[in-house]
Amino acid sequence: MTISNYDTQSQRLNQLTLANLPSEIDVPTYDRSQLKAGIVHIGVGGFHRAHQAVYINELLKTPGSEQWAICGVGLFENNRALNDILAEQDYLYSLVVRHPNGQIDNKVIGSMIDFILAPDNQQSVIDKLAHPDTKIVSLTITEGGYNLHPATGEFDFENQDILHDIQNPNMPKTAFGYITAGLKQRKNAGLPAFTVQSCDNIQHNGAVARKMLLTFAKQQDPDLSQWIADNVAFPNAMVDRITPITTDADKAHVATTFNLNDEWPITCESFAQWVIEDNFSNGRPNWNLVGAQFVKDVTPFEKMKIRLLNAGHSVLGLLGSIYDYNTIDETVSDKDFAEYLRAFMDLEVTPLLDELDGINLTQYKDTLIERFSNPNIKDSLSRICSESSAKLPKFLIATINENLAAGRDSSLAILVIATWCLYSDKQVNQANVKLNIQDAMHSELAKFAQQTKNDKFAFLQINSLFGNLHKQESFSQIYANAIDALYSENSDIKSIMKKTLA
Ligand code: CS2
Repeated sequence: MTISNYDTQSQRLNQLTLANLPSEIDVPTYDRSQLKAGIVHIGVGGFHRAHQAVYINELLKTPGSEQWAICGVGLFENNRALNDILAEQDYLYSLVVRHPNGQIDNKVIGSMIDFILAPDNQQSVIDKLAHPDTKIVSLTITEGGYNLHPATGEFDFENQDILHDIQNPNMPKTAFGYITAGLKQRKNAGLPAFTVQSCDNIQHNGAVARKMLLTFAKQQDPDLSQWIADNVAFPNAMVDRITPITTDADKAHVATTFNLNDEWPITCESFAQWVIEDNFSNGRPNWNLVGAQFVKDVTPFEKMKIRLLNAGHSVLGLLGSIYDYNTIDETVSDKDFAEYLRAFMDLEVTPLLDELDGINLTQYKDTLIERFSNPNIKDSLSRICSESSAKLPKFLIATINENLAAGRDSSLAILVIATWCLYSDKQVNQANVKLNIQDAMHSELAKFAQQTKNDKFAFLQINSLFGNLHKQESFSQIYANAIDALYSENSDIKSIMKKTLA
């Protein structure tokens, strides 16, 4: 982010200036000097700052929870700006919560009390992980951080950083390298293990973290791997809160409304959900006191969220990008897109979901549309479409596969896959505006998609994403028609959507 000129006139957010803030800002009322970091969090992105850190911020207002503050860890050099900003602000940041009806809640979050930039301080990170106060190591490292091989779903030993970490256990680079080193130090010191708590938007996130960590640790030290298997808990959880990328307008809101200079505020929607399996190795905060829900089995909650919310985002993201929309609210406020989204959710996803105690699926979908329509959350389609290669197999292709296996129609989702091909091939929308595409597989996607003119199914040859979809006739017929329509002269995504709906 750039530093704007209003910065010089306003007071900088920090522990001292906290006392001067207007009363309409909800500031930490607890004594931050008494807090201890019971949680070390790796990957302090916007989502963490709008979700887990906010639950902890609320919990810290209840006496007896001061051992549950957070120490952030940034693994990469590109976390340096965040590191510097947080240090200058005494790890405080503002949270601007925007309700669908226009109401805005302004908060300052105080649950983070330290941040370590790992590339500068490898041993400090390991020592922090091995500190007796550390009871939980939580993660938002994105799907890519779990190091799954795209084709096999197994641990990817070809990753250069992983190879480095196996050879240099005391100078790690990856989350797995650090966690293993921290656990080894704890084991040697006779300290109990911490819990590894994934907060990533991945189904069975705890089980995935466990499988990957054990595979990695076994390669380094089989005894340690066994100790981890016996002592570390990896709770699964479903996490949810829409958190757009911070813009200069968000900084300007804080600066102009409160004369407060926060170099990295976070904006999010008012809705938040966290459903957690109650499985911890070394104690846990009472998150249930501040809105989280403990359950025995999170599986149906994860499936509902990923297949409706995240897939719904991708449907709007890809179709809306091709049409020339820029944000989710703009796209869903167009009734053609809203209708398409609702039909996709009702006809192609709902039949695959289990009924859940206490959750009315119709209401859940209504709420989703309301959340997507929030005119105060400018969630960019480029954020939604970023890393589609990591997202779509879980969000959308899984739904298509289940529908095909049950002999059910999936035309609405199949059009989205064909649109992804067009998007990756042309890289402009139908108004000829260049698309901002960010994807680790960007060149591969483009290479395959650009063969479409010679072979309609070329895009589907990326086996790691599509498996054998193209070999299934019930899929390929519909996909071929979608490609024909999308690639025809003067094609218009809205008319194609309407035809697919009819
Ligand atoms: C989005 C998610 O990245 C995406 O495609 O669908 O980031 C979504 O906003 C969150 O999962 C909401 O909890």
